[in-house]
Amino acid sequence: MALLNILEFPDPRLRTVAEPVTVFDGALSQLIDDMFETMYEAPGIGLAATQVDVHKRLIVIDVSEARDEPLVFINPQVEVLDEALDEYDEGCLSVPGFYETVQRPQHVRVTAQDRNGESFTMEPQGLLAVCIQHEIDHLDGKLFVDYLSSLKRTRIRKKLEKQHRLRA
Ligand code: QAP
Ligand code: CO
Repeated sequence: MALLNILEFPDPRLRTVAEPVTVFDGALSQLIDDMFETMYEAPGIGLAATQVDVHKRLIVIDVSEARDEPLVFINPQVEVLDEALDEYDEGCLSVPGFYETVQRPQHVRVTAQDRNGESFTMEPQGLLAVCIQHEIDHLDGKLFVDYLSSLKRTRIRKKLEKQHRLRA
């Protein structure tokens, strides 16, 4: 197992659109395990491959309190079941230290493949529904800060750029 480096906003690599996963092999399984280790260590509730600079359509999530319900979604697709929007305070391991309210549909159907390539469907609500949409956005090169005003987004970008300069 290995901890992976997480890209931070405004790194342009976070804007890459990920490619579908076509090969379900040991290397993919190893990547999934490393992504879980990285997410749990952070700690976070969701991580997309894009965030660790792997541009494949793969996300890992665990929204459970006990941190014992790992979920893998490969080539995920979302269908909105209820158009009503609800608000959640979202954060992101690629935007450390910032949380902002975002509106999204709260009831979706997700179809994806597991690490063996088997298809499955689920109909999550609430935090899990929000988290899946947040992570799929990463696979399309999108970040939660894109839903904020340009003023807020610019403020967050400048603060993170300053931190990155101090760290370098
Ligand atoms: C996405 O985000 C999410 O700022 C997953 O300093 C989050 O795991 C979807 C984290 C909330 C819906 C609601 C953020 C850790 C973790 C930070 C995360 C930080 C340390 C974020
Ligand atoms: Co994120």
